[in-house]
Amino acid sequence: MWQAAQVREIKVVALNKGQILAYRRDGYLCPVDILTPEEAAENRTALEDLERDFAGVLPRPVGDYLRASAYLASEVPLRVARDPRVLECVESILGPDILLWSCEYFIKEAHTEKIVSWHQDLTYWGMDGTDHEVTAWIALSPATAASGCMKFVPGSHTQAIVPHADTFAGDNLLSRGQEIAVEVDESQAVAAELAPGQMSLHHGRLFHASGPNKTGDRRIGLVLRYIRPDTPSIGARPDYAMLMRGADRPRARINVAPPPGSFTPAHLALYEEVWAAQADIFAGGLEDTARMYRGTAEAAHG
Ligand SMILES: O=C(O)CCC(=O)C(=O)O
Repeated sequence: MWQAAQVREIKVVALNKGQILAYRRDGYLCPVDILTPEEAAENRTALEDLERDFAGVLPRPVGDYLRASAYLASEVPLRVARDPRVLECVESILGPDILLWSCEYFIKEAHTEKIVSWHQDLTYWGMDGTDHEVTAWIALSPATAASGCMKFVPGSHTQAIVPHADTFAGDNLLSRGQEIAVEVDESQAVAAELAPGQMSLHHGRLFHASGPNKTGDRRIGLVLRYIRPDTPSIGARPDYAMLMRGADRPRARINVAPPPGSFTPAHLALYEEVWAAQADIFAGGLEDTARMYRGTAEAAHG
């Protein structure tokens, strides 16, 4: 049952043994308290300031920058991505060397029919079925069954990557409308309800989806995808990432520096470079790559 977090201060703590075992067994862990409700509200305001202040003045719609690789567009999401409270939990899963590979605001507007179909994240990310990636999804508004929170099938991450079919469905927020093409036992699914400031962690092979937002408020998730530096990078183009902790010895990806502010010219150029390279990876196997972005203004790489 969803409950507003009452905490006034949240300290840096590693996951305990029980939480780590639960993550390994189920492929997810939630909820974990990360930000106080006040901090979540401040981060929501900072996001909504960006949406307002940069509307109509950038080469792309501001929402596009916030939906994919937002860590290159603005330092605002990085405040949370680099927060030791988040990184301490991520370190419990991945170990001391941590790269931020991707960062998106996953927003479902109030009263939207948009959904996310059942999928496994790693399907199109050029990392094979690695165990060395974890997604931290941090609620900046209530994520409830009514607002379209994520649903997880516990234990489904123990499977390899299963076949997915591209649907390009208009109501689907994923870039290709990709959907698991085998039977998903939805009766086993668990709703990952989160109060503002709470986090879920999920494995890249976990079967997950989310429904429409039937509430009058936006459902806002800040989605942070972390990898270990030795995670394979498979693709013709180089991939990119930002060092968060420890060292990147394998150098399998180009290391990028944090932006000094929001939408600076140098980072807008870098954004285009990374977008083009990652779009190639995400479009892998598509005959008509233009379809990937057609009519999916709200779509993310997920
Ligand atoms: O935010 C959602 O509803 C889906 C997010 C998702 O699929 C993911 O973070 O991997």
